[in-house]
Amino acid sequence: MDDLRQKYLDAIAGAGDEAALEDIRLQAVGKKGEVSLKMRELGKMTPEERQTAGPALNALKDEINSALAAKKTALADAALDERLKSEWLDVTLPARDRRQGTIHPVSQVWEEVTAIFADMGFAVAEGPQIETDWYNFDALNIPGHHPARAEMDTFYMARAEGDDRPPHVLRTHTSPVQIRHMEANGAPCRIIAPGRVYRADYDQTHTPMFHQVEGLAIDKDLSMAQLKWVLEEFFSAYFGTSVKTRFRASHFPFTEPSAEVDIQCSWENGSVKVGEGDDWLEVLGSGMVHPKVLRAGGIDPDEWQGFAFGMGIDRIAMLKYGIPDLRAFFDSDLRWLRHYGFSALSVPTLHGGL
Ligand code: 2U9
Repeated sequence: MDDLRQKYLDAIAGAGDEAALEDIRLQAVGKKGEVSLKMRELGKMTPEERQTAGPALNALKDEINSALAAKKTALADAALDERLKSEWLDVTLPARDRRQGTIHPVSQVWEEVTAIFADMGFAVAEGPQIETDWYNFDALNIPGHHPARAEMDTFYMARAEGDDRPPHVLRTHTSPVQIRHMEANGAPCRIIAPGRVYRADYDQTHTPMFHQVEGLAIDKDLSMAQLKWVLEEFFSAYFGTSVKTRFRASHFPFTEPSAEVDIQCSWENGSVKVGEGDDWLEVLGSGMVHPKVLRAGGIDPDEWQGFAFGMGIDRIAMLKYGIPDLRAFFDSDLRWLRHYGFSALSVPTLHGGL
């Protein structure tokens, strides 16, 4: 019995892996193992012999089983230690660099403009990009025969065959948003309408889709004086420097009187600087809302007046950020986007200096 114990305890101590340990288990305490066979011989013994051999064999079996279990745990621990030596992870390392997308200059400027006008109490209004000709033209005092209809290079939607109603159009300006806003909310109002607009035109300074922001303020006694203040306030906040404006008499069907607005600038070897010098750059159209347009929006022109203005978002983005070519705005060229785009974290705010 002592030889048996020594033999198996030595074998267990020397086992190199779990498979070897299993072999030893089968040899010792498996069904046909040496200890099990010895236990079967108990039947042939005298009751006296059995009384000492029985418990001794049981004790031996228990001892071998617990030595097997202890060795199994030790082998598993050793295997884990070995794995941990090779499969480790340094959780203190910085994360791998991943290319981030950028905010398009149009989106950035859209947000900047919105923040500045919001600070002056203007809400944002939105509307459909596909319009009826009434909202896009008639309500804005541009009747069917008016040359402005032809000048606007309108995209017309197709009607079903046999449907003779005037076709819908892709809006040529965001002004219809403001007609809809007047209809729905009445006066007074202070809104801006930023959005996509469409004109069938394509050259170095025109793309068939571009972005506009228009503004509309209606109240009891508004005049061109408040219009001028609002625009100078806007341009100064937008360019981060005090900007003078120059109003030149003009004509638009939807405003009377109308003015084209220039901002003060200087030219230095081919590039423009806003807010200094004695040159002027045209950036905006504006005026007092035409009485017919107020009436089209359901507002009584004998009781209310309003001023309105419109400018190109793409154009003022080019001016502020020195972007030379308008067409590149819509090419989706990743190198251009990485160069002129903005970090998603640089959200424009007035207190952050835009
Ligand atoms: C309503 C009444 C009046 C908006 C106006 C302009 C003058 C203007 C152009 C500037 C450059 C369009 O992007 S551009 O090509 N816009 O000159 N826009 S007044 O007048 C309105 C708008 C809505 C109800």
